[in-house]
Amino acid sequence: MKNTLLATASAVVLTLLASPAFAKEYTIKEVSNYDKPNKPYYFEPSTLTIQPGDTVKFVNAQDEMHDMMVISQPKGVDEMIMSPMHEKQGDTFSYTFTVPGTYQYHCHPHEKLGMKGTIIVGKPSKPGETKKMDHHKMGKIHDDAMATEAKGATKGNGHSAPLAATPAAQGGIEATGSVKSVNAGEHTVTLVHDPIAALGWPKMTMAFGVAEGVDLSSVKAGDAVTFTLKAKGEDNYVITGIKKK
Ligand SMILES: [Cu+2]
Repeated sequence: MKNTLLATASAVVLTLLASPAFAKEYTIKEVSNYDKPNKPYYFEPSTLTIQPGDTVKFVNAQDEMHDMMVISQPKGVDEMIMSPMHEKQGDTFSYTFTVPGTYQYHCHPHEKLGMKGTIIVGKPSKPGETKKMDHHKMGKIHDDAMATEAKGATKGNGHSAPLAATPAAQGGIEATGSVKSVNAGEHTVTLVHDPIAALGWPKMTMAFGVAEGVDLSSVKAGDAVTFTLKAKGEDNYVITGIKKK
């Protein structure tokens, strides 16, 4: 009798272990850490092994701009796996991985700064079992998303860059773009800036503060411009010069 009960209990436990009810949730932090000037942006942990059915939650660890985009995944997975842009501390994105194999991802704004990670589901993919995802398409989706978010923003921005790692920021970074709007009262300008290699930024629409003394009356919405960005504080840039092309 006792043995039968035990056997039944064991069977129940085994069934539960194999069911999604026992799927785990893992957390990966999107970190900005300026105490590490050589590599201020990273995912923590950057390598994670989980089992099919487990969920990974990406959490923005501070008020900074990060996201997660899978750039290589098992061939059997057709969808694009990407988070919305995270700008605030606590912004999260969760994804349940069901197809075994190796997933590589990065943070789009910090791609060139080496912010990337790997998730292994079950066991790693063998060579030839993964495919690269169309990164430009994904970047475009994000640019559009950010353009929407940038609307109405008048102060500062969520852009972040490693000041210590970009000495150019001290002297000013030259960039190009076009003006979306000028807010003379706030002394800000919203630009669609072209990719800025020095900062690892993709093309984005954003609002920038403009330094005192810069004449904003010379530019208006629709103008193609060249402008100079200078680092201000830890995670912000101001425009120190702007003129029509
Ligand atoms: Cu990032």
